Amino acid sequence: MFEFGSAYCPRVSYHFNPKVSNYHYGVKHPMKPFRLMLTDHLVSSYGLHKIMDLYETRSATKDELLDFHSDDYVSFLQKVTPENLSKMPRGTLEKYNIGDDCPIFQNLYDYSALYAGASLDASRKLINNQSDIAINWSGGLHHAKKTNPSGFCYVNDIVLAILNLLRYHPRVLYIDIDLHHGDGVQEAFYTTDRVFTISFHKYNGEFFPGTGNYDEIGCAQGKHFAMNVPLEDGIDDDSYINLFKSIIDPLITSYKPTVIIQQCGADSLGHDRLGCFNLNIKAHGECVKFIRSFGIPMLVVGGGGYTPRNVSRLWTYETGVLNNVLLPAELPEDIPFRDSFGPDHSLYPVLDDLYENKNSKRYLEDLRIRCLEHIRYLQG
Ligand code: ZLS
Ligand code: CA
Ligand code: ZN
Repeated sequence: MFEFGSAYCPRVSYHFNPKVSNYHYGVKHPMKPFRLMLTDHLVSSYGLHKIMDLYETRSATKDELLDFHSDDYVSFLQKVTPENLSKMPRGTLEKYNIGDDCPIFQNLYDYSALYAGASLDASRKLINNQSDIAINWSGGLHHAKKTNPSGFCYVNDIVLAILNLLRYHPRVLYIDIDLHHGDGVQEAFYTTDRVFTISFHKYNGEFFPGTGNYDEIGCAQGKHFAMNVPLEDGIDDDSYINLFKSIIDPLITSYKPTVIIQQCGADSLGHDRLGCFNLNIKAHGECVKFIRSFGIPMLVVGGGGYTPRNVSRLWTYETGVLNNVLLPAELPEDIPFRDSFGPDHSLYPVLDDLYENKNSKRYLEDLRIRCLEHIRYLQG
């Protein structure tokens, strides 16, 4: 295996339970937990499981879910099934935002508790100093709210993990590179200065979830501790990487987080079924490599990503990046589902040729300046 040039040698832990891949949102639904199995196969086919500490994760307990979610909502998730949904009291579907985006499917509670348990396990390894970088690709479900699901997310594993980290860490930095705004995490920590949230996302006021303009900056004690980077369609590799680095570098220097959570939603890649950006796998991974280079403990989670073959390519590449290993382009001969990766059978397909870049140089420069002015508030 070829190593990137870096003297930093962190202990990397990988948190996964294969059961999480077996849940189904529905045939037409774009969220496919199966992509997690595809990722796990690719990670082990490249031999990465041999250089990490592997943990089969357990489910979060009800009490753990209640650290963020309301009793009423968690009890509903525990009770509801596709069969008894129509017998629930009138208004239940509306109250809990149940519908096409967040359907009730078989064993929904077990699925939610499983991906949340994995992020909690990962956070515990960081807290106990048994790991420097902990990975949970099944997590990253950043839209879930205290009392309802939203945008394919039922429980918010990120909020739960951050609440756990806050027991020991004075300052947590949350970085979200999913195509969508990380609204659930932002909202949960909007009034505190102990968590800084930043999200890069497509924004036009209408695109889901409709929030995340640059004027959302936090309030009360949390004023200036939330940042939003609203982007137009078609952003390309160089523009994204330059913007990302020029904001994140001074942010980390000023805020001095003691731990970082990075949400690596793969729907910001080009050619994503729900996406509208033009990023290639190496550009997305460059953002992960950059965060790693600060040598601060990291919890890395997944998120969106609706073209399963590219989700698994991306998260495998990023597992390599986090282990300081550059993976060869040619996919291993013996991978399961090899046909899904044709015709190129490469880890790095060309994904940047679909959308026109609607982010002008001027727009991006104004955005960068606005963000840097925001960061100046942190310096007091
Ligand atoms: O960040 O845009 C919406 C809301 C609607 C339009 C879609 N209809 C179904 C509901 C009302 C305004 N929802 C988004 C949610 C995106 C969640 C992203 C999650 C994350 O990546 C983190 C995991 C949305 N975009 C696309 C769809 N929903 C969507 C597309 C196709 C389908 C199939 C199943 C269901 C109905 C037909 C559906 C939703
Ligand atoms: Ca985002
Ligand atoms: Zn998304």
